[in-house]
Amino acid sequence: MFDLEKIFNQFRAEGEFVVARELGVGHINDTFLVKSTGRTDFVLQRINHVVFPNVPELVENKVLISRHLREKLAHLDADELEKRVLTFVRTNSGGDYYLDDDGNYWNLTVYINGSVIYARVTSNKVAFEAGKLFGEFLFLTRDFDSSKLKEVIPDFHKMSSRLGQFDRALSAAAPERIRLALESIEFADQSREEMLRLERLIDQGLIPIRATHNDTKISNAVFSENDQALCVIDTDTVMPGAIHFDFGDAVRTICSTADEDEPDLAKVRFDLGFFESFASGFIGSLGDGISDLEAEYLAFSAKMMTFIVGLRMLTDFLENDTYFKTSRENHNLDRARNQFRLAQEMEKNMDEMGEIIRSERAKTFEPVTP
Ligand code: GN1
Ligand code: MG
Repeated sequence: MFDLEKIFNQFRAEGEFVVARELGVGHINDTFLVKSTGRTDFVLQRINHVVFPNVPELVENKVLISRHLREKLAHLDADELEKRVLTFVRTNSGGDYYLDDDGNYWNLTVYINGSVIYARVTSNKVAFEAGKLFGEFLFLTRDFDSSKLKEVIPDFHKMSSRLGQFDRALSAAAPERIRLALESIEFADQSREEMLRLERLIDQGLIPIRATHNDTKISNAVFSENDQALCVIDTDTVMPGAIHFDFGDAVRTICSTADEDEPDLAKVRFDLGFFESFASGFIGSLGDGISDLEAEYLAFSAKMMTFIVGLRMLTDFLENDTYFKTSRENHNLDRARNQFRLAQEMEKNMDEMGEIIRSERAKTFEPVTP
């Protein structure tokens, strides 16, 4: 459908195009692995300009964040740095993206050789490493002026705005879809008030706004072959946000025993052991760069982010599936039901989760014995 070789040739990449294959990741963009005759392979991505109306701003955000991370990690040697931060390849005319004749936007990054991506966590080590990586991302960007980032999707994780979209979708939805989704619609309705708690604190200025990734699912963490976390990818949604968006969204995928679209809800459980490992890595790498109030809402954020993603999937189902890519009938409804079940499973573990956060935080304040 796309002439990937021609598109690849618009970039100043080292080596010649050999072959491209689609990487079936993500619900929004189209992503291809390009094999080249050069030292590395590449990831060529078509950025969905319907979901992201201002692609140039999105690319600017991504490049800014990569540059910042690169400066922070400047002590590493070049090979290591290439594994730890996304490297964007410039176009022949010196830009960061290529706009083709059909109005598609493309960008090219260096593929991290030998890298591994997980769809689901399989060991405590992977959970811990993911926590370390996402925590480190926030630690390294803590001094980045988040007002420099464009809001490429305004109010992306703003609960009141997502609830408003859901309400509008519900009032315009086909009766058959409402009937199928009734149970999820009821869950969304009864959760409303509770889910707005963090937003209220943000609005009161009690929770700091930082540069956050906003899409910290496990498949956006790149690992080495021996399970060391290397690099955070898919920085499309880097925007100003609260730490909870990243912590919560990561827990959503890392601590679930099932894929996010698993239709058999009996398989959807919350893995407290993985939570402990993840929280330990995350809190350890953030150190004291997190306030007491922020810490207090970390456990809640897991439930909140799971809920908000489920709510968006439910909204998309009610709007006849126009946002997330789907590959089967009722796919978005399956996803929403799955996420809402996971949020309920988290609720059962809330006290233990809070306890784990407190004890992991206490460790970061322990005096170092000589
Ligand atoms: C989308 O396409 P992908 O996998 O990067 C979505 C996220 C959701 C996620 C659920 C821009 O991410 O917000 O959490 O699906 N991205 C956008 O899997 O909406
Ligand atoms: Mg994404």
